[in-house]
Amino acid sequence: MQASPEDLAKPVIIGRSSSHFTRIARIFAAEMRIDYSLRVVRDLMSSDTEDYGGNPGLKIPSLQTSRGVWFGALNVCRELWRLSSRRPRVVWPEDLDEPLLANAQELVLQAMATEVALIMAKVAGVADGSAHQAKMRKGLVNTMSWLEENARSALAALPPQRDLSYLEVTLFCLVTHLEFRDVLPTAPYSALNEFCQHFAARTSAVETTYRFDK
Ligand SMILES: N[C@@H](CCC(=O)N[C@@H](CS)C(=O)NCC(=O)O)C(=O)O
Repeated sequence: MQASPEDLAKPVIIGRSSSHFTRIARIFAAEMRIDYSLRVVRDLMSSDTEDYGGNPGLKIPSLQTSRGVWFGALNVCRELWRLSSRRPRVVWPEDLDEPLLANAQELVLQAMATEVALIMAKVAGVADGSAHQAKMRKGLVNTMSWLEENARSALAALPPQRDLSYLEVTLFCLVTHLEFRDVLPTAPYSALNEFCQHFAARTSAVETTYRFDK
């Protein structure tokens, strides 16, 4: 991807303000106190890799830095952490070395991917009634029930000396996005809502509220 001199002055997140994977990256940037600019991908149906920062998978987010372009939320968050002079204590997915926590992380990321598939199908005008769509919805509902049942104990099992964890950021971005994009009503998930209410007080969450870019 061709970088303008202005782009290289500070990191550029390539994404959308309405995207949950982008919000993960933006929350990390805020927590790491990294100044960045957001390059909005206007058309998610575009098949031009340049629109996605060069990502051949045609996905957002990407992060452009003086070292190159990083594809995907986790890569982006790690690089933001490396760029940070604060280097807060972050619990990463590979630190989750017991089933409850590791499965919670897997299910959150899978639910986010399922949500993307459901939303993109809608955007593309695919009819809602296919067996695969029904299976994706069932898997998503099952996953949300599992997360509701297990969130309190999983969050309590995170290392207490942390500043942030990828699990909490992704869980927050998932639950708030389900409601924002009208994918599933989240009111029944009291444990998840309690967690989100608490997390929403962070400046990084306030600054990255979902909205559709103009
Ligand atoms: N593995 C990627 C997944 C990113 C992803 O699915 N992003 C969505 C937006 S939230 C996207 O690019 N959707 C466009 C599409 O699926 O065509 C990550 O972790 O960042």
